Formats: sequence, C-alpha cells, structure tokens
Amino acid sequence: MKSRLAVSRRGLIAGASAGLGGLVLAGCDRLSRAPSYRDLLNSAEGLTYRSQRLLEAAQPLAREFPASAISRIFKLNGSIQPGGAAYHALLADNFASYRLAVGGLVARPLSLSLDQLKALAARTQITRHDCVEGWSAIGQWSGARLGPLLLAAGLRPSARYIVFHCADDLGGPGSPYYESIDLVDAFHPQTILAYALNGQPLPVGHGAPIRLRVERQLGYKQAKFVMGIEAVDRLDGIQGGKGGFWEDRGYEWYAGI
Ligand SMILES: Nc1nc2c(c(=O)[nH]1)N[C@H]1C(S)=C(S)[C@@H](COP(=O)(O)O)O[C@H]1N2
Ligand SMILES: [Mo]
Repeated sequence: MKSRLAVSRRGLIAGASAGLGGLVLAGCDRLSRAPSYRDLLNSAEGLTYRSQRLLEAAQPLAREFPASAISRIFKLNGSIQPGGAAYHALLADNFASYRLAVGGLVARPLSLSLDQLKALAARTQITRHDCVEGWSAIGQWSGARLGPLLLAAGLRPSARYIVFHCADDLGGPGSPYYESIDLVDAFHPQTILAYALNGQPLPVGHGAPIRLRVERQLGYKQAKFVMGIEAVDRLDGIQGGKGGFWEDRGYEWYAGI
C-alpha cells in the first residue's frame, strides 16, 4: 500500500512535467520565458497541485485481480461502433489522425494524439466491470492517468466536474453519449483514459481509441469512444442537464459499486 502510493505520487509528478515539457513548452521556448506566461503557469499549477493532494488523500482503491481472473469473454454493451463519417475516417487510418481535445476550464487547452497520450503517466489495472443490467467481466486496462493530464492542461480552480464527450450518437443525431465525474474521481489513481485491454490496443467494440475507466462506479460511467474532455463548473447546461446519457434518462449520476 505504501509503495503503491509512492509510485502513484512519482507517476503524478512525472506525468505533470512530461505534459508540461513535452506538450506545452516544446516549440514555444520564447513564450515560456515570458514572465506573464510563467506566472500563470506557476499559479495554476500551485493551486491545482494543492487541491490534487487533498483530492487524492486516502482514497480507497477498487479491488484489483490477478491475471488468472481475467474473463475469457468481455461482453460488448451499448454502442459497439459509432456511425458517422468522422469516426469512420479515424478508423480508416487506425486512429493516426485521432486527437483528444482537452478544454473547458483549463489554462492550456490540449489536443493530444494517441502517441502523446501513451507518453503520459500510465497505469495498468485488472478490475471488474459491473453493468447495471446484471453482468460483470474482469479485464486488464492500461491508460493515461486522468489527474496528471488535467494538471498538464492547467485545470482551473473553478472546475468541479470533468465531462467526457463520445463519438456515438446513441440518442440520435445531436445526442452523443456523454458522461461526467467529479474531481475526487478524476484524480483517483485508478481513473484512466484506457487505450489497451488485456495488453492489446482497445478494440472498437470496447471504445477505441480510448475509453474512460472510473473503477469505483458502474458500467455506464465507463464512457467509450472519448473524443473530448471538458472541465466545467456545472452540468445543467449540457444535453439533458443530469451529467450523462443514462442520467438524462433516469439513472443515478453517482453510480457507486
Ligand atoms: N460511448 C458510449 N460509452 C458507453 C456506452 C455506450 O453505449 N456508448 N455504454 C455504457 C455501458 S451501459 C456499459 S455496461 C459499458 C460497456 O462497455 P463494454 O462494451 O466495453 O463492455 O460501456 C458504457 N459506456
Ligand atoms: Mo451497462
């Protein structure tokens, strides 16, 4: 437990600096030397780092399993392939042109390729997925930790929720799947943007190229086909206003297991 915490802290710091160095400062040296930019960076980092330490303190982990427990078949559920030309174009080049948009209440909006996501602080975990419909499956997920990514984007202190915008119009044209979590879950060490399942690139049916894993909540929170993440201070202006596709149709927003 102790060593796991130490590792996750190191991962966090490595992730934040990799994000800043690799994604933001590279290629804009002149900008980074300007005092106003540096001041902005320091103040944003300072605030979010302190909040992050509070948010991560003593959060219990969801149960993790040995490799022998991995399910032979992991059921596909909900959308299994988004329609629409945009997603098909991404699929056609094997997601080489995919960019994850990180925006909303952040100091530095990001646009990240899969390779850039894979270079961020990562975590691999074998966990159980529980769908509200009554089935479960155990899989090994690998992905970029959401917390360090949000720090790299300079999450603003006014942010209260992270929203995940998906590629599939499950509710018909103009009603894409979406989900949201609070900052406690966003900074939880097991909350990742997963790009691999059982050591293989994430299959399309399970949400390629990336899907959220927020391990202490039910299946419908695990947004697949994530195209953009947005930091917001309230949820009532987004689609049905309840914070998620199924929440807008009556499900609980906090779907704790
Ligand atoms: N974009 C998107 N994400 C989604 C869904 C969906 O239909 N679209 N279904 C949810 C539900 S109800 C479950 S149980 C899981 C299923 O994930 P799986 O197909 O990898 O088993 O994805 C969740 N995330
Ligand atoms: Mo589900």
